[in-house]
Amino acid sequence: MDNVNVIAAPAVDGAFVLSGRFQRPLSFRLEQLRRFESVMATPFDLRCYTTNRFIRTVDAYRGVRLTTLITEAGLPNDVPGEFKRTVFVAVGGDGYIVTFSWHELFNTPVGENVLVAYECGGRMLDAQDGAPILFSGSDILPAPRHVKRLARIEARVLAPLA
Ligand SMILES: Nc1nc2c(c(=O)[nH]1)N[C@H]1C(S)=C(S)[C@@H](COP(=O)(O)O)O[C@H]1N2
Ligand SMILES: [Mo]
Repeated sequence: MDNVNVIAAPAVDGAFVLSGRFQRPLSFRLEQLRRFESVMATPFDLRCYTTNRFIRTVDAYRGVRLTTLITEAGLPNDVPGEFKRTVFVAVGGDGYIVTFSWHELFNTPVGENVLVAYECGGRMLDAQDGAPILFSGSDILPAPRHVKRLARIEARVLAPLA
């Protein structure tokens, strides 16, 4: 729990978990995402932040908003307002991690376009495509927060700093 850099346990292939400071830890297989409200993304150019390298154009994803899944798992409410100090760490099967803050997801337009995608161009994504794929459609350079083989979303509450 004290170490963010945990490589997610290899759950069932293609499954990912919401763990950490949620009310109800959850586990999903890709096809189970279909029961939630879905969102269509706009096609975009995948471009690396570090090198600015153009990787490829990505066709329209369909998926579920990360906020929908977080709400399903339930935000922490032990301490009044602590949900606003929560950060969500998305972990790939290889240990690659990216961060999201509660404010960013729930209190800025960025959150409306953070999806766990299960379809691309009308076709179901599979393990070969790197599914499940978490991506943030409003990012200026989308490759870093385009996480292939998403394994885990870990909720962590930051302590107040004196
Ligand atoms: N699981 C995982 N996803 C990842 C990364 C990674 O190392 N692991 N690297 C990111 C970065 S920095 C880039 S540039 C792209 C590279 O995309 P590609 O491997 O499809 O070319 O993947 C992104 N998603
Ligand atoms: Mo990158």
